[in-house]
Amino acid sequence: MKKKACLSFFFPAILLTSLTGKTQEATYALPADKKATKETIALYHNLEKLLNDGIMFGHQDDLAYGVGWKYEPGRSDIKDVTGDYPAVYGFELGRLEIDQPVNLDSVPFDKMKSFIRDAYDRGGVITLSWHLNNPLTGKTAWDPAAGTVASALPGGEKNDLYKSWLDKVAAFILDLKGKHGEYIPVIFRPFHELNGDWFWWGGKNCTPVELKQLYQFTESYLRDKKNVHNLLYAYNTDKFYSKEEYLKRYPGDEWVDVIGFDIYQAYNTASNEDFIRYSGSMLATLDSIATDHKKIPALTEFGYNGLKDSVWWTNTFLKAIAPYKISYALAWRNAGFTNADHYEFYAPYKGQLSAGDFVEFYRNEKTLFQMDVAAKRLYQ
Ligand code: BMA
Repeated sequence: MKKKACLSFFFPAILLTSLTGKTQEATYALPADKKATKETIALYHNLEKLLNDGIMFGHQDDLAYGVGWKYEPGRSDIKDVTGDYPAVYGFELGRLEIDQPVNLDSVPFDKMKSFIRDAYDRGGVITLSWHLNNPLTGKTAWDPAAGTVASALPGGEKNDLYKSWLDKVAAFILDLKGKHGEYIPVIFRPFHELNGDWFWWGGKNCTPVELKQLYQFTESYLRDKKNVHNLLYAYNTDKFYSKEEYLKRYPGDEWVDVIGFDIYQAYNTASNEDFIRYSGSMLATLDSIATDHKKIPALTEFGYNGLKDSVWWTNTFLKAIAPYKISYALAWRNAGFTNADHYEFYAPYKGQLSAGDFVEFYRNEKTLFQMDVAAKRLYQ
């Protein structure tokens, strides 16, 4: 248990409230799904309350593999480095729609379900992304063929196919159950980076109206047709420059619970200073939108591939995020090395250059990991 996590045990809640000057009570009403399960509603309210306490650290595929290992029960690069697991676990559904037993990053869906159950049992938060194939061309999510979104909407030639894909997503999500048979709440993050041009649902590849319709259709199909009631819905852009740009494709407050964006130091910014400046201006805008729209702000993906700066965590990343209210920040996956020049990892592993600094980041009052959030009982 980290020192910071003990504070709330020793101070009565009322004193904690007066010390911080902030109410710890949730004020937001119900999530987008008015029939959400009680655990899902509890998560939603607790995510809001937790905004006053700190930023949860998340990691994609954390329990599945890390740099130099795969599928070792209980292992996690974050745990190897800090002794604790992340607070948020990201997993990815791409290729579930085409009946593959493994996702596009080779994670078997049956193993993924058990990782999700493990994470939930520990009190962690689950988020799912979906790099779904292009329903019009049958190619990948990165095939930006014109007319794809229109084809997936009701009346479109691929709407039946798209619905059959949603049936598979619904079946997967409804198979996620805790020890008492309760559905495991999940933050679902479809159509991410939706202002970029690289995915078939993004940027100039469809109109803002079409994207809004796709988002709304997807949510109402899962919720109202498939009776999936354990989802919170995330709306997620890439880099953006203004409130107007951020909200251009926003489907509406009644459809969204979490708002976020993705940022990578290597792709979007040239240096540490730029990263702090750009993410700062986006996080300030996001916080202001979150307050106006009563949504949960999150850094839905981030990373600096290869982590070649030994103090990146405290000297850059923490400086970038600490001034803002952010529910969680999800580091992308530790896929590892193909060879010395080809690698993909966004969190440190044991012995990695930034591992020592990551421990400092872990110890910082502002960051929340598994033990911190387990103590908060997010599903009650
Ligand atoms: C990208 C990369 C790819 C991966 C994809 C989907 O950012 O990590 O290697 O296949 O996400 O997870």
